[in-house]
Amino acid sequence: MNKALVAVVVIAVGVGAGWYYVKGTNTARKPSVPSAQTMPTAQGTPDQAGTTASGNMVAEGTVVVSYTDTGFRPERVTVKKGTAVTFRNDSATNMWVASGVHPTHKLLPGFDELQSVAKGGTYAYTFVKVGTWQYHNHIKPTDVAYIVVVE
Ligand SMILES: [Cu+2]
Repeated sequence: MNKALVAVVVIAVGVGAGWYYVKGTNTARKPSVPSAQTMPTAQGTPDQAGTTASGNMVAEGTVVVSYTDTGFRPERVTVKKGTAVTFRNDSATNMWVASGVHPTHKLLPGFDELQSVAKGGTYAYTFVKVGTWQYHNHIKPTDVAYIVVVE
């Protein structure tokens, strides 16, 4: 190797390192936005919640989904088979939780409140069938959400 080539290599490495430093700094400055899936999705003690291989929260024990004026929160909850989920109406609209698909509700038979409740009212359903269950507020069918049931 001649000296000129060594110099070129040294400069190239130096420029590369500098660029990497700048890039790294920019990345670090980006605000971190917590994703909905990594946020706690269930009200319960920490020992009641586990984590799947993919890092998603799996809720067990007592799980509460809040129905708000902007829909069900959280919009998607992953629970273990046998978990009872309580849907609570925190909105100004009446709530009638029902399995998809509106208006027949045949996706998960039995998962249907069969009546509507006003603000403060609740509906509980125990999920025993594994799957991704789409549901909605029968009073406002555009408010769709999901309960994911795992083994
Ligand atoms: Cu419906």
